[in-house]
Amino acid sequence: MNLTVQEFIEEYKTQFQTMFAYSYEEGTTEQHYTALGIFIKNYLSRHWKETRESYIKEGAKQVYYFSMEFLPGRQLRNNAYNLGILDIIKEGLTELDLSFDSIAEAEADPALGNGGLGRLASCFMDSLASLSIPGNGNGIRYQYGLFRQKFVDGYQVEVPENWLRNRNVWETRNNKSTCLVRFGGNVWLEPNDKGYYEAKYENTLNVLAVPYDTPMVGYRNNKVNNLRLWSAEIPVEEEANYHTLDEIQPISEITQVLYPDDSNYEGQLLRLKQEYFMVSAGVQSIIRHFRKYNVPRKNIPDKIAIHINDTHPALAIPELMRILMDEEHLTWDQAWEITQKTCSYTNHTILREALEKWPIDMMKELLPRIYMIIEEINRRFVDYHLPLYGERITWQTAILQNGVVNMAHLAVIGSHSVNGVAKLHTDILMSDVLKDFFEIYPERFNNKTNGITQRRWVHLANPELTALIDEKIGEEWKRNPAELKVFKGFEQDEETLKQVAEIKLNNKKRLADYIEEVKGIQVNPRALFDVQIKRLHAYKRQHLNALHILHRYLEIKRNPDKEVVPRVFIFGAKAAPSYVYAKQIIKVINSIADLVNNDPDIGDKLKVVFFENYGVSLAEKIIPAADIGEQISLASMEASGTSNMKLMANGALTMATLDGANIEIKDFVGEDNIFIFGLTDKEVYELKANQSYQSKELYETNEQLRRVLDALKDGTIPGLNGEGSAIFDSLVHYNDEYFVLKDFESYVDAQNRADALYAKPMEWTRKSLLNIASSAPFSADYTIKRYADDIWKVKQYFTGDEG
Ligand code: DL6
Repeated sequence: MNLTVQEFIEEYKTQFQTMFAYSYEEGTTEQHYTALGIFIKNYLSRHWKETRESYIKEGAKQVYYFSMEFLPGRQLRNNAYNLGILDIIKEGLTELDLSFDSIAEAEADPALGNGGLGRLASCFMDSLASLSIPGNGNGIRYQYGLFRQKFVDGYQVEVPENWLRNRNVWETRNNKSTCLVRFGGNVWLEPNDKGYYEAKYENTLNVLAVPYDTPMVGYRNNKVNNLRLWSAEIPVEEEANYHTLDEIQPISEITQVLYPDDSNYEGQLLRLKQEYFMVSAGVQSIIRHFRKYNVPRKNIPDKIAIHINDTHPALAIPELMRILMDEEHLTWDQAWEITQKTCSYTNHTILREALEKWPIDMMKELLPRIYMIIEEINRRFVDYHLPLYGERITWQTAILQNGVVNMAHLAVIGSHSVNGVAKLHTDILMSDVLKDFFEIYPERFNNKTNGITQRRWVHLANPELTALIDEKIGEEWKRNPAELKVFKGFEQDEETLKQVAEIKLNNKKRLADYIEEVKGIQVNPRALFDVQIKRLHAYKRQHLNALHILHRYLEIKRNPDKEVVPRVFIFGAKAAPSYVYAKQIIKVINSIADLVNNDPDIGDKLKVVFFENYGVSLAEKIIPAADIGEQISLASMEASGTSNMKLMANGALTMATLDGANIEIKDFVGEDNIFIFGLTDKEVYELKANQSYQSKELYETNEQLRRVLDALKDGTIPGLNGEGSAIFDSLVHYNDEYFVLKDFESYVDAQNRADALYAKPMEWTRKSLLNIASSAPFSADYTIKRYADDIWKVKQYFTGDEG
């Protein structure tokens, strides 16, 4: 299908008129977005159908990536680009006197996730399709995504995010593939005359799961995979039983809102309902699909891989057992073998509070049949392992412990593979968090360092840089990111360095304009742009960044004539609504911004910008303009990080602790091209073990640090209502859980080294180029290839029409 500009123009005009009964000249930007989206969806629909059919025809093994979160970002530009028609569309629209960029901005950015975990899932969807791997996403179509963040007097305020207000052009409601999901009631097993037990249910809440399918477009390969998001509805035959909104509520609430918290749990029952709803619908539809293959059920693991993205979808394990036993009539042993061979699990955190545990009573009441199965999995696990491993290990690894169901344990026991998301993180899983499991099942553990899709994060977010790389090394790197290393050959080429620097400056100018537009703050694009963008969490240590800014501010005030390298500190971060401390940090940073930005003594030397409502679309604007990416979590705490990879790929130098994937970034880019500071994971473990850390001593003995800390509570910062004191207390009086004060001095040192380097622009740009050229190993394409080969055993599936 080779679309020409003229064909596009004619088809688009007709399309617009058919949809709105107006001519295109009269359309609003929103209408144009809708018409263009539908145009592109129609364009790709043949590939979508053919991809699905070809997988079935060839009996291809398929992977199903189960995730409670996806953060796909806007799809218009991405889809047109991957289809290879972006330039044609842009040209056609320009001829029609329309702007593609403005139209693309009209798309809602679906915030169906909290942060890194959801965005990773979407990068993976992009890579699966682009590598021609049969891979499907399975999640929830939340009516309201993660809250929209606003700042009122510097405080975070949460507003509902109604991303479906206007039509979602990408999704297709698929009434043919609905499933019934049952909650609560009574369940019992009854022998029947065919020789097996049947599960009998009464008084259940029956919920219809309706799939909405969204195309996941591969990069120029005519492949379109599927992301299936489920929505909860009343079963048609039961509609007459529901009379009031209150009666409908238990059903409609299931897919109403993304649980807004990734660390503290409230509304637990609803969240558990969501989890089971998603996995039950997903597993039912997979097994239904499997029947099309006409092969014996023992071959399920040859045709299906179910991936459990964090523990949230771990109920896929007992749900698959339920279907295999209750509906397919396999024995326990047969079902268990198939389940273990089919399922695999990724752990994304070592934060104990984020490792899910559900009260047994709640599970029993909400999911009685599933609980029976979990109980039996646990019983068999304990019976088998007790004589082999003894009491301690067996009880510490059991699924049922002290009145709760430990979901990580269920996920490990029911899977054939368990992976962490960066080398250090996997090591910590094996040596600490899941160490007893590592003793029992060493062969299950493996590392899969995260990755990002260069297509969205470089090709599209940074078109000038992309064009420069194309010009210097050809376009092969776009299909084969390893080729990027050829760009290293230009590190001494002055002309290339000047071009890299100019592109960065242009990106910074665009961001500076945007900052002025949305924040009313004027920043100097030639200042060093220092960026920290990620969820707000104490372990990520945005407050360490804030202390450093305060330190700079106080230094400038003390030495107004001293020359400084001007900096713009840029933040983007949402705090979980119930996470008080994180919200206090937001307020403090916003107040520091007020102080600094309005002090005439400071001028361009220092500016602080905290964007509201950080998400994928904002990240696309910020990342290409960053000089420094802040990755300053306490060593051992950040599983991997992925903004570190996006920033590096766009030429930012990383300010990093030796944590998560920062370590691998350092290894690839070389330690001269990254700013490393702070405690190592081993030092952190030691300090924790010997309890020798006394943060108060640092406060008392380090004058520089004391000045900065005092500023949190002595009235230096305007507009605070105790938030500065709360942070002060946590750091000084409550012994600084995340070792902020301990790392402060080496952080300031590293920042000074950054200043010194920035004062030598060519040298800075050389390192920036080396970061760009060393970023290929963090392509999600490679990560996905490793999952496909090592864990899922799925093949790339070429049909000869890849283009
Ligand atoms: O693996 C994706 C991403 C990592 O890059 C981050 O380091 C990690 O914090 C994040 N984990 C979560 C865990 N949430 N829960 N529960 O979001 O995963």
